[in-house]
Amino acid sequence: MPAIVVLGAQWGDEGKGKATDLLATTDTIDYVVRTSGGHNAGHTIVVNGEKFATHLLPSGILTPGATSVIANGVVVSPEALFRELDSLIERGVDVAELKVSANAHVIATYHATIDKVTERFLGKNLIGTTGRGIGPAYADKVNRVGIRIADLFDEDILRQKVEGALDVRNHLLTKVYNRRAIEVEAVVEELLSYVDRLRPMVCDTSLLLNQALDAGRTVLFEGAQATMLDVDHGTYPFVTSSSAVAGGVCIGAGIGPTRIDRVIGVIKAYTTRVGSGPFPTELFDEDGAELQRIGGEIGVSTGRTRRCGWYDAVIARYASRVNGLTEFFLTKLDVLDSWERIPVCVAYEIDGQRVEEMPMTQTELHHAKPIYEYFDGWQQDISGCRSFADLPKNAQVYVEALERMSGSKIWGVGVGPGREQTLVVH
Ligand code: 2SA
Ligand code: GDP
Ligand code: MG
Repeated sequence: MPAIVVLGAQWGDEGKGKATDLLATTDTIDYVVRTSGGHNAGHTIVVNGEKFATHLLPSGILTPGATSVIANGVVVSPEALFRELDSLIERGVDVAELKVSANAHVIATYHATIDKVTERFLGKNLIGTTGRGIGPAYADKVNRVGIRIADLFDEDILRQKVEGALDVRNHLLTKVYNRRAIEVEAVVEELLSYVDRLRPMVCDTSLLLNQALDAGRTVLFEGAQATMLDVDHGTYPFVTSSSAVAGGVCIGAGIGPTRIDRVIGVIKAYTTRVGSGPFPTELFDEDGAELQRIGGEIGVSTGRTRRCGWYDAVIARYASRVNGLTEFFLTKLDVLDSWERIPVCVAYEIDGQRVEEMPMTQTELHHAKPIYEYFDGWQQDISGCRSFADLPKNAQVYVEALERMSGSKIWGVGVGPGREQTLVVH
């Protein structure tokens, strides 16, 4: 299986890091690639009880022998990159095999400043971004005033590009947001300070990955954020600013769609969301608080509490469809251990009508009320189960029901955060 995509099927934090790590430890994975987003991501991997979090780096950085790649579709804060690398080096992780695309766009400090100022300006309509400068960096990219990694290696070009980028930004900052202008020279100086350390990592990652696939190597594309946060297919405008769906992998890595063999959607046995925006199965009661507490639902990058709700099969079917999933990896089944009865949203009621598929408009999604089917809980600890047959009968029924209603088969199930706390269904 040379090209595998692992992506989020809900609103993020499904356990993509664990799924990537698991694949990388069971199969020989030669490359692990990030293709979208930036250091807004937070992936947690627990190895022998020791917890690691990656943000900008692919989780595969923890896999000995695999080359980690930050491809062209990622927005790279060199400051965040080096901070993350240094913290892994301190913990004894070998980070030598890291490649960064010359075409990836750069996040400078001013992008984060603009992110925060814009959110403040939106008031109660804020997106709830991570404040990392992701949106402003992608906005510069599509406005054709972005700075790419390759631009850092020519000081004259860099200065021209920074001047071009700040022309519009400073106008907005001073005239609309009533802030001080950002100085061109300060930005140039900041970016030049990263050049020496960055240079050996930079290459044409599209060429590298295509050659690797031609040679029969196995490449794992690791999604960041998730389907419902995708700029086109998510709950716009409450989304991130990149393509988090499977199609985004091709754009973000410079590989063709015919290359991809397997698309795995990671999905939790319930649902969470950080930031603003519609969430039909969100719970505001004791059950929501319990899911949050038992699931440890706290943002890995910002420490924000995640909103929690029941499993939503409408979203699962939608994720199956827009990503062309070949399978799901269902995580955090163990979090549901203590419930006597577990609701699953099978359809929505929208303005008096039963709706089976994701509604066409955001207004309809805002009006959607979940229609639940109820499953008997198993009320026992499943964290030690290692095969589907080990699971209590009611847990098997729950997994099989989710599989029937979600549009793709369930390949594996997570029963705890550890690498080994996984069972394969198919
Ligand atoms: P941004 O910063 O522009 O990408 O924010 C836009 C929306 O995307 C959401 N978003 C996320 N949602 C879940 N997890 C993310 N990563 C971190 C994690 C988040 C954290 O793994 O926990 O630590 O808070 C992530 N990154 C972006 C964000 O909440 C906005 O709704
Ligand atoms: P990602 O952004 O999709 O990589 O996910 P995060 O790392 O942000 O959040 C997922 C959290 O769930 C992490 O704390 C993981 O350690 C944890 N996790 C992953 N799989 C399981 C599982 O099957 N059971 C439990 N209890 N925790 C899990
Ligand atoms: Mg996360």
